[in-house]
Amino acid sequence: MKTLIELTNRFAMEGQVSFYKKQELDIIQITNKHAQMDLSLYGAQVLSFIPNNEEDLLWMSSLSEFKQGKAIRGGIPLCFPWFGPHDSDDSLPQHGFARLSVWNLEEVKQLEDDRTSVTLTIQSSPDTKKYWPHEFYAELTVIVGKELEVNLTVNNTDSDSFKYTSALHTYLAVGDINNAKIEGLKNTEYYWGFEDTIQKQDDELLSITKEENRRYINTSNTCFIQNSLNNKTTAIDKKGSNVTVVWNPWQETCLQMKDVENEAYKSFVCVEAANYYYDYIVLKPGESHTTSTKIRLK
Ligand code: TA6
Repeated sequence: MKTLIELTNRFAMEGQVSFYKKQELDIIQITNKHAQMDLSLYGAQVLSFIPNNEEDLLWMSSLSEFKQGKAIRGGIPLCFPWFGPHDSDDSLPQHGFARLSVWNLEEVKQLEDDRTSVTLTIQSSPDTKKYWPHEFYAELTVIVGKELEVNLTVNNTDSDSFKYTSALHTYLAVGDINNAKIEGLKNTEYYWGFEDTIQKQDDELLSITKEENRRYINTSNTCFIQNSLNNKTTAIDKKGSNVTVVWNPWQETCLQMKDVENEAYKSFVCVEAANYYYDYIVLKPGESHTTSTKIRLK
């Protein structure tokens, strides 16, 4: 693991690429003509994305801890190599180990049109094998422009096939959850939490008025959060994922969560590009899969 000084010496560019510590974690900050983006090397987790003259499109808990061993509450946590609880061993961490691992900063690159790309990697090691026995190499590429693009690519470097589930667990900021409406999931089937009965959304728009944990299947649609911030609409595109999770803990669950304020549920909703249920990914040796999401103002 490189120190902040080593990272600065290697990657910093005045006014464009800088590093700072947030509590115990190393953060890279990208600033370009389009936006500002902060990303934690721990978890390869985007923390904020602020297009020029706009508010942060992502939500971060004011009570989140920024230290190893804890998941950061907000931004875009990476769930890999499993989404949710482990399917056979409760002692393993919820949502896998990717968000609990320090990733390696591989490259910071200026792209055409003044966009900036940041690539972080992680690969199998004795540490990851305590959780998951496979050889793999994963890459997270984040492109900062007017839109924020996040691509998680997993490569199978093992001599056997493996299977994984995953999610880009994006926390979107909303001014007031009571006014926000999600478009893009009409006529889409979903499971609620861990229930095994399928339901279908008939409505054009989803309003969040209680705890929601909907796992929509067979959908690659773009979702729009109408009236997310200041009457604006945030769009969430995705690729390489056929499950979309919409999660808001609502009041009662928030009261039980130590790392969020009691009223936090009013200011975010998660819309997640997931690979789950029948959409789990199987990779043969040498194969790879990319799950992507793009966050933008409509
Ligand atoms: O994506 C929804 C979900 O799986 C919920 O069930 C809820 O537990 C949430 O993720 C947050 O999980 P976390 O482990 O970050 O508290």
